[in-house]
Amino acid sequence: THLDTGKIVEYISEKDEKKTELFGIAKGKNIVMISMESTQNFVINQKVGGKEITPFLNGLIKESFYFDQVYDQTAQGKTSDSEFMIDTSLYPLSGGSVFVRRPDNVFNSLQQLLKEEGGYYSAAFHGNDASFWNREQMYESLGYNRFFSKKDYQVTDDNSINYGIKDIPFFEQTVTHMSDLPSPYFAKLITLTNHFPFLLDEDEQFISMANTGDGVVNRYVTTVRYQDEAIKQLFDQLKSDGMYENTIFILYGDHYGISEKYETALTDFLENEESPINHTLYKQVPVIIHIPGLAGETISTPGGEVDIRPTLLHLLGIESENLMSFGHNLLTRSNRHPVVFRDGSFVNDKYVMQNNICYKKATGEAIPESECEKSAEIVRDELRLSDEIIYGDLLRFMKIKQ
Ligand code: GP9
Ligand code: MN
Repeated sequence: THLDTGKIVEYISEKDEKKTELFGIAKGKNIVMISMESTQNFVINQKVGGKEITPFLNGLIKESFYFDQVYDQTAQGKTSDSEFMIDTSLYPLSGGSVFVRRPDNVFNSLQQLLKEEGGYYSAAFHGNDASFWNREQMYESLGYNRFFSKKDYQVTDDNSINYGIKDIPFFEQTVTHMSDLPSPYFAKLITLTNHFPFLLDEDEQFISMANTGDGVVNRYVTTVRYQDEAIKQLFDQLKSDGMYENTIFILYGDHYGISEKYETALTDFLENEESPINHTLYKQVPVIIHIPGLAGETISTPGGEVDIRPTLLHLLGIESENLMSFGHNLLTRSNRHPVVFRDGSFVNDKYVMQNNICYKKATGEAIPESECEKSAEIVRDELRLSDEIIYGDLLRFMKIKQ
């Protein structure tokens, strides 16, 4: 294939990343990142039977930067695609997972940058087998120093369900491991209990099931509620262990939980109007950045998971202009810039492109495709360039850091 490196360099150097007064506000702090399995944004401030699904997160967002219009940009690689976007700010591949297909590539990863710019130690924590999504190998390529996986946890029949150890015992044991890490550290904690088909023992259901015609949606709220409780207990434990104050927390939903075939039940549950663009709007996942002591603010700029890294780097005071990557700082991102989906669709403040149809975002009305064309071209360009970087292993030649 033809590798258009000139175009990549030109594209990337055109990025406009303004500094805000928040640049460097979290410099040198420990970083705790929580990947919340299958957590969609609709659960935030939503109730079942008069009770909040996410009481802890609802409180946390009042004291955090809460980005309420960030979209799931994953493809077939699911959790691993979200990890890939956050660690590299590149797009996932259209088929399979980069973690599985390209683990030997050279990357300019978040972990390498943190090490280079701030002497950070990076660790990942997850209760599933180390080989799942080829994490063990890929984490090494990305420059993680340590991966605490299933074999590092005490996993019993009693403390497990579905894919593995439940979030509450997972976090309990994680804090013990975390307290041994050298500072400053980057710790990524990947939850598991809120995974399809959303199974949970009755005595751990802190909320009643939803009452739609669909069991998936009904159970989903209970596992999200359980995860919320687990995160609350994690914060409590970090506070009592003195690991809270000097830390910046980033929490995000990795991707949708309610797949397209259950979206009608979801629309019922939320009492939304039927609309052809609900499918795209339901891709919103919560992104919460919490810095103890800082006032909260809800930021409604459209963005995607690929934008999480530059936002974090900005707060840490690390320049991210000249990296071969596609994300934009969510604090300054243009409303008009399309949020790219892997199938060529997109959303911005005005339009939704879905299955090659252009819609007005405010009304869900289909409009001539030409209205979406300018953004659709940017989307095609970005996806093509990202693919060229990955398939050509181009960061071998353009490794800026380290
Ligand atoms: C498995 C967990 C779930 O380790 O990350 O993976 P998913 O099915 O969501 O990609
Ligand atoms: Mn997942």
